[in-house]
Amino acid sequence: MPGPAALFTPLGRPRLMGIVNVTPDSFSDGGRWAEPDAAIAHGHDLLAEGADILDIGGESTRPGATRPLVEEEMGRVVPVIRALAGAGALVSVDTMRSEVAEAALAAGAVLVNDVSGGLADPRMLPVVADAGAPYVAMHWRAHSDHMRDFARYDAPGGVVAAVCEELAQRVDAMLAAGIEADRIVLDPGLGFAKRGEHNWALLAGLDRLGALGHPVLVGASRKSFLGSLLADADGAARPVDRREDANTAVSVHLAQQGVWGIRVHDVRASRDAIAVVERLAAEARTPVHQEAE
Ligand code: PMM
Repeated sequence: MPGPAALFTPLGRPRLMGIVNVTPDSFSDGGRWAEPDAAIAHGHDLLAEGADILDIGGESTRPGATRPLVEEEMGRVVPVIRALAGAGALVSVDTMRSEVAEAALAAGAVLVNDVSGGLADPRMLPVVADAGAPYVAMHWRAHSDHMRDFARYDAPGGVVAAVCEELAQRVDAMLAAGIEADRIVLDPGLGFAKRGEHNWALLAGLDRLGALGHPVLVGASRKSFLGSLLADADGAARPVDRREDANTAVSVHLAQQGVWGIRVHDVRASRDAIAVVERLAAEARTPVHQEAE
């Protein structure tokens, strides 16, 4: 089984994190992979498409979602993690709950992806520190049932300054809990207490987040700000299953920004786009191009 070190060895391109939502109600694929066998098969498909990491989640965070019981969430993710990690995949667990994180790490997960950055469960940071596990801390302000009320960024610097400041405070809390600095990944949390314009500002301002000194992960895949951008003439948002080309364009941008990871539903499209970005970057480094400058 590959260990956590594999998460940070330089690849020269972003890592692709393929999403496996073992949930009946996620906004983009709710129910499709709710049964363990279907989720495991989907994980294998994503690996075949070139996923570097599989992100397994058992709680939907779509706006307005109600939370599953802890046992329910654990029962959804643990068998899937055990099977996919056992097959050699690098697995992360997408959870806000320390009990689920502990069970997932015991089942072979090597990364904890916490959309609340440790705010939803006070035990999360100490549990991650004790396990020595790498940790993705996403920018988060409130649970999904009322996160819309928190999508305000009125202070000078707007959403980019606020997200950087709030994530920097989370990093302080992680370090104080004993999580090693080089195991922390930061995520701006697109769509979480953010309106459309906030997501675009964050995508355009990623260098500010990178300046905090930690690798950056971004998840734009299928989110509603892409649906709104592509709305039809009557203003109806583009349906979730027809946002992939726009997401691929976002992945090109993210690869050019040098992010550590991109969280996607459709791995192949982003993987192909990144191959083009990489190839062009290599070409630009060849002597003939450098002489021409
Ligand atoms: N988005 C969702 C779930 N988990 N984790 C991270 N780190 N970043 C994200 O942007 C993120 C996440 C919601 O999307 P989904 O329901 O399609 O998984």
